[in-house]
Amino acid sequence: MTVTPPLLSLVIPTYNESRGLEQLVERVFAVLRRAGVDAELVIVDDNSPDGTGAVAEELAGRFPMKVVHRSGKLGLSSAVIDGWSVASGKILGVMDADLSHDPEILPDMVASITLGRAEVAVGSRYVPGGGLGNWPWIRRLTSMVAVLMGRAICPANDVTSGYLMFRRSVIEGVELDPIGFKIGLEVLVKGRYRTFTEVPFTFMDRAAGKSKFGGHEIRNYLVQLWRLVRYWLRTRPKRERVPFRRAEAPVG
Ligand SMILES: Nc1nc2c(ncn2[C@@H]2O[C@H](COP(=O)(O)OP(=O)(O)OP(=O)(O)O)[C@@H](O)[C@H]2O)c(=O)[nH]1
Ligand SMILES: [Mg+2]
Repeated sequence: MTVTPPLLSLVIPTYNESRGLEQLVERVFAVLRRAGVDAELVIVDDNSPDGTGAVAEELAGRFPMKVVHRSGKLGLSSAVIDGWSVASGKILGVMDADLSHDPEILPDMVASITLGRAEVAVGSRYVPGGGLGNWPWIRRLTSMVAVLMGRAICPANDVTSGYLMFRRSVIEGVELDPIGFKIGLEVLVKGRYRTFTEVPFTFMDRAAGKSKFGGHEIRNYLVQLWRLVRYWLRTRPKRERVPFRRAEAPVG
């Protein structure tokens, strides 16, 4: 029996996300089915103490999903890379599990790629129509500084977005460094593509819990950035921004 690969494989890394995972999965599939997009989700769970892995397994009985269980908290970027390595879709993507990334823009991201407008679609907080919701000023400031630094080597407005998708060929044969938690920037700088577009969305803070952002993440980001700057100086990849247009018809 041959199995046709799905159009989209969306990787969702999880660590202690048992409370909101079912809602997220149901919403993602509702949005994608409405748009006619054939998709699989790949949950990569790091043995979450709250039992997220078991919740994911239960959901995998109802939806087209793969669940990767890792032995412990090995980091966000490496989780996403592991997820992409088992994904079978023609388009690969990543999204957070805490509903901070609005699933409603998924069809527009997919359409940007399937209609041949761009090879990479970035969910963007820093383009007209996008935003930061109810972020406190200190988080806005640190995000802005991180984004401005990243723009030196990448022409996207939201270089630190963790919400993006791209043709599989973009990362084929590319060595992605799992340092830090900005896997999107890694793809945007090292990926094999020329055209990208940014799809606006408003980032919603997780309903419960507080941000884990701190000194460790800042240090890792700076190391990641330094390595990417050196890579960029060697390769100087050509990138072209394509204006975003909303999809008018089913996109699958
Ligand atoms: N598998 C795995 N997933 C992780 C790890 N760290 C974070 N995640 C997941 O990666 C996504 C983003 O992490 P968040 O904790 O939401 O990061 P954030 O948005 O910067 O911080 P918050 O303000 O806490 O939301 C979520 O789906 C997390 O569950 C990890 O070490 N392993
Ligand atoms: Mg979050």
